[in-house]
Amino acid sequence: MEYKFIKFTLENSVAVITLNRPEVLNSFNIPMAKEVQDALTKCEEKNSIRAVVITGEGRAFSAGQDLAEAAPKDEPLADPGKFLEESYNPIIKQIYEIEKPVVAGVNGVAAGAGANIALACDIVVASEKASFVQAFSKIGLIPDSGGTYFLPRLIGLQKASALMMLGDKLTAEEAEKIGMIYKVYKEDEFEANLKTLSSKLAEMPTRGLALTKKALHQAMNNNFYRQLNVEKEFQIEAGKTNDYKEGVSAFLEKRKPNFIGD
Ligand code: T3D
Repeated sequence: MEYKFIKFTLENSVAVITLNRPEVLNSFNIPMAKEVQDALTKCEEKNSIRAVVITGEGRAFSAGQDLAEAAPKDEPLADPGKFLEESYNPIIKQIYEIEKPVVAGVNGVAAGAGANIALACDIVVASEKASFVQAFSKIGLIPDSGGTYFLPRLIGLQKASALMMLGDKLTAEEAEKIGMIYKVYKEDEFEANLKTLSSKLAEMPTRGLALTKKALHQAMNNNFYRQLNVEKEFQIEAGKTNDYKEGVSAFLEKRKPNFIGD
């Protein structure tokens, strides 16, 4: 598939998906969503890709649904369910299921589905210029794109309810303070830090990270006893990887490990 609304680059085992409709703050139309889905499929399929970054071009990460597409001139409003089915739910599921770490590099404002795509990622870092808005209530919709699943788990029900009902804009610094995101970087250090973080992830034991991701997902719904079994099961799997052998050997030989990702 040729990309018109995203940029897709691969460097040192890190794939970077850049949302690229800056004139409308990288809001999603269906063609852009399809391109993101295609790029995520490539990330899943290619063994050489060991970490994925999602970021935005220009001053925004993404303003969510393109409201001009949702409300075409002289036509009735589009059915919101269509956008969830065609655009957002497949993307959120791909981010959740892909067996590689996915980093949201939130370079600017992230609103509506844009905010919740970021929150679905495994690690969210942001520029100090970034902000997060659960914009849905302001247009009479409910939060979607996994937001009602992830946000209360990240920051608790009380804060999630308030942010989702009021639609207040949260600065990146505030988001970091309440545990909604991992880290805020100074604007002039954002790109370099994002690159360092994603390259580091791409050099780590990829299979182990995938199992870590899956175990954490299961922990969201398991009780304590079931989760101990999940840890045992996944640890047995991690213990069979070449990267486990390499990690232990490197430690004992006092050298830097060279992980191959399986
Ligand atoms: O049916 C369905 O919709 C179902 C799907 C739902 C998923 C959703 O994501 S619903 C939520 C949709 N998003 C929003 O409601 C956010 C709308 N945008 C804003 O609230 C603000 O733009 C921001 C808070 C994100 C940023 O504000 P600001 O002041 O920095 O920028 P701005 O001036 O509002 O926007 C700049 C331009 O981008 C502007 O165009 P112009 O005037 O320069 O030609 C604006 O119209 C455009 N833009 C911003 N957001 C969208 C958009 N165009 C289309 N769709 C947008 N979502």
